[in-house]
Amino acid sequence: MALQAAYSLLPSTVSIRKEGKFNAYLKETTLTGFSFSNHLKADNISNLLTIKEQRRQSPRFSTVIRAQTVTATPPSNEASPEQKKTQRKGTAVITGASSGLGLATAKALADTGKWHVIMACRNFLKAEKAAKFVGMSKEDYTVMHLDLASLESVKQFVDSFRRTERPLDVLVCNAAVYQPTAKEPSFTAEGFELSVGTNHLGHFLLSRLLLDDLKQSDYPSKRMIIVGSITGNTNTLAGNVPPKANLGDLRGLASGLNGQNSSMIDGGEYDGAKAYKDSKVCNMLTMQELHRRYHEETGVTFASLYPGCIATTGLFREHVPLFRLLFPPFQKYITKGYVSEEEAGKRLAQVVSDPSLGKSGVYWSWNNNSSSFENQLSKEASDAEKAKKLWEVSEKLVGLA
Ligand code: LMG
Ligand code: NDP
Ligand code: PMR
Repeated sequence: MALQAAYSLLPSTVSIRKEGKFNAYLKETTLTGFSFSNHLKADNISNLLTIKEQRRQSPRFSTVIRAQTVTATPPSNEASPEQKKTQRKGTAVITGASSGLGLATAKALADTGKWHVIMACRNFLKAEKAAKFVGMSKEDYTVMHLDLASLESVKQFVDSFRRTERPLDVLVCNAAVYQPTAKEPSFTAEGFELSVGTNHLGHFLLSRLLLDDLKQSDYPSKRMIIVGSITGNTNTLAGNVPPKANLGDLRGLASGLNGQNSSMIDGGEYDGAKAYKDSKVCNMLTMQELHRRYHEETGVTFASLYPGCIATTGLFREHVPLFRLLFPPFQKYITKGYVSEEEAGKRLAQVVSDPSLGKSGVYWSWNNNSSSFENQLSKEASDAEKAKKLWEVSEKLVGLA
């Protein structure tokens, strides 16, 4: 009832009009009736309505990636202007580049003409179509199969990538699943609870295996980025919306996360929304542990970020329809945390390639003027002891120890 009342407060003129090629892509996939996945359901809703977007300072899909860092952070390993002139095209692997943030980032990087993007996706056809639809040129991307919900697939991806003989300059761990309405857990191929299995364990193995490839790259600024989120950080309002992230003493993870003892990291009852938030804490802890273990030795920059609330993406495909309807206007007009997919893509593209965001061990965020700054993680998401324990337990689960 409260929600109905809140909804009735919505101005009747609220209309949704998403602009640009992304929207055209979403419309096309809807109109053709070709259902790639449930993901489009969430987007269909936003196509029915049109949010009158404030005009952004830059046109959609502008090729310019700007960074206005609040904290000046001189990068340690950038190329000199002389070197840059002759710098080859970089190769960036982006997981989950078939929609949302991953697709927008791939597009932003491709548009610079300085990057070749490996779109590492579970649905090859969907990714191919998405890339074409947003106008990426064939020579700027390669779609390769990767299902993070299978450790075997992760290993196969690494093999296939190596066979391309491309160098690896940047790895972006972006893909994720969110199951807020699931009553029962579902599991990955190896039997781990799906959200943590995909978002954390799949990426954990991928990043460990590809670290060697990153090390071998001669690119002036090699980076590994793991997408985090505000909702995993309990030092924020958003992170205090129940259920809150909490890894506890990792007893559930240590016992296999397979539903026999527990399918939650802390050993508690299954809660899909909490599992997602826990997985984001794992992502942020992993980034810092990688930084502590490997930054000095390898020169690789490790970073995480919260790109803003991209309330229209497929991430919310499994949420109740009322939520998908109200969430974008709520974020846009009430919390003001909303960002478009395009803007979020430009932010992540900055973390990939902007010289001023070359500092390692940082969790980046952006203020309302789209200026980047080094943000503070919550107590748990910056707990070095927990990060070490998470590392050790995860190594065992993915077969690295
Ligand atoms: C939970 O349900 C599950 O229970 C949990 O298990 C887990 O899965 C979790 O994070 C995942 O989801 C989700 C949700 C169900 O429940 C809640 O979020 C509980 C809080 C809902 C309380 C909403 C009250 C609204 C208070 C906000 C104040 C706004 C009032 C407007 C006044 C404007 C004055 C200027 O809920 C749903 O399924 C739908 C809920 C959608 C949540 C998004 C927030 C809705 C806010 C509605 C306002 C919309 C206004 C649009 C803009 C108006 C512009 C004037
Ligand atoms: P989307 O659902 O649009 O994108 C998620 C991507 O992950 C899709 O390409 C999806 O593939 C892919 N994916 C899911 N499961 C697998 C798997 N098993 N193997 C390979 N790929 C997989 O969501 P977003 O763009 O919103 O999410 C991107 C990242 O941004 C996530 O890490 C999320 O946690 C983070 N984030 C999102 C926020 C938001 O407000 N939306 C806020 C903060 C962080 P497919 O297309 O086949 O479904
Ligand atoms: Mg949240 C400043 C306030 C803020 C921000 C930036 C977010 C981001 N959210 C905020 C506030 C609130 N949210 C408040 C006050 C509520 C209660 C009405 C609220 C509710 C809410 C729900 C039910 N919010 C959500 C959900 C989800 O299901 C989303 C989620 O938790 O996914 C894990 C979500 C989100 N809010 C955000 C962001 C970025 C999300 C989603 C994505 C993510 O963390 O990746």
